[in-house]
Amino acid sequence: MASILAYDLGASSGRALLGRLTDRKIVTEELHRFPNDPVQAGGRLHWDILRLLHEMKQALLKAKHQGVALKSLAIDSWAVDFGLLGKNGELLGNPYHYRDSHTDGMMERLFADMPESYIFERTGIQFLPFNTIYQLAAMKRAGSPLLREADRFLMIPDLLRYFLTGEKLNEFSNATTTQLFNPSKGNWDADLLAQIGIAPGLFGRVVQPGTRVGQLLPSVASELGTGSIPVIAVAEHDTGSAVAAVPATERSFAYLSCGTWSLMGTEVERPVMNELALKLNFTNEGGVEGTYRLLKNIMGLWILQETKREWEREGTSYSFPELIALAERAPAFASWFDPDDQRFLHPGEMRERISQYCRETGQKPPEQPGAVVRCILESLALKYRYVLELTERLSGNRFNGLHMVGGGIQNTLLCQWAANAIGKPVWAGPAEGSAIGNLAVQWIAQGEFANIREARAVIRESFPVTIYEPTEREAWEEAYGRFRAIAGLN
Ligand code: LFR
Repeated sequence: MASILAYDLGASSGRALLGRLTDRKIVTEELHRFPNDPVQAGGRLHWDILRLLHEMKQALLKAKHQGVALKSLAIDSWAVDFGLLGKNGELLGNPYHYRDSHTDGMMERLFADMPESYIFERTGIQFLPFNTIYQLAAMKRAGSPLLREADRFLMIPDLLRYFLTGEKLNEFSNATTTQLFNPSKGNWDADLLAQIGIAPGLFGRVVQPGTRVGQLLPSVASELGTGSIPVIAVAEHDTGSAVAAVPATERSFAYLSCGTWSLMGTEVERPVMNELALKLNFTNEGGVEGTYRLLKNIMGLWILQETKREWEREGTSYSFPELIALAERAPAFASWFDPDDQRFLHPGEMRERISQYCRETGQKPPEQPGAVVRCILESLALKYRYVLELTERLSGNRFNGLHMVGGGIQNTLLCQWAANAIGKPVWAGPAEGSAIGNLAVQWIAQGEFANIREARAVIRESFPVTIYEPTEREAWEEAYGRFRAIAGLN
């Protein structure tokens, strides 16, 4: 039976999923799961990129030991981050984590030379302080020796794919997230690169999702004792792969990719690069088959993950199900904060920041763990309502429900509260959205599916969707009004 392999690397863990097509149904098997622990070194936060490569190789070994012959493999991961190669093809330094503080204030500094509209009309990308453009500008400003030596720029999946294949190529969906790619020109934006003083020669050819981009290097195949395996570039931005897996029947639908981040928006045929999109700070990230993701980043479960880590550091370990059960029993609608306040971006003391936010807005800070978790989850659900309304306003579409995909849907309380907050049903599934979207695009490249529409139909038939109908409408409606006032969202 022919299998294919999807590597999906998230900010807190990575996984390798095997996929097979049996009677027009997708069957997946988790081959390998591993932590992705960033490392603080020399005052900087880095990704442990070689450990990730090591874990990816372990998955190939497991496949070999199970006697699985792989027809292809592909990688997707978080966006914006990158590695630089020297002229000899070696990786220079360890890639920075987008939550490192070296970009603090960089975005505002760049606005002095080029206004936001100048950047937005060239890229259509939302302003996030960690976008690649600000990371490179920060390195330039700091006189980074890496930039002086760099010969090629590769994003995280480009880089891992390069380690496996030796091919130096940039993939489209991820390239758009740099805020250096011009969708109208279909290429890197020379003006923006000139403005930040980065040589255009660093940037390679951009390939579309679904392109076969090489095969395992003989050195890798012989190290692992595997045969040669074709490697495909899918939507290598994990959010692009997650949206590819949304089991929607309608052409126009609203989605929430729910993991460390909550990414909410809709799929569009062309980037929406008007003044309203700029004002609302929406993004147009490149997707499969020439589509774009008109969406907005919401800080997401990161705040809860970080709070859980904080309790662990203090010596109390809670599982997520335990925390959710505590939240359910805590008093409702006690306090809220805007999850997208920038104070929540960097790792650290989330409870203190939430308390500070509550005090600033005249609310009593949550104290018990259940109250803290409730405050986080209610705030997220209410923010979803706000961003869904903005998505409708910007796209001119009304949505009759919300598709939720990604690991975050295991948090059933959040799914129910999202439905309550938006006053519409939530359709949750599949949980492994990114990996399944990754598999789907590999099958499109192999001619198993004609296009993404057909792939979505098969995904719909293969994975269950849980429906959450809204409840407690009046209470949530009233809460939404108060939340907006507290968060200053007009
Ligand atoms: C989600 C994601 C988001 C991106 C953020 C940082 O995993 O890829 O789409 O904004 O991570 O790269």
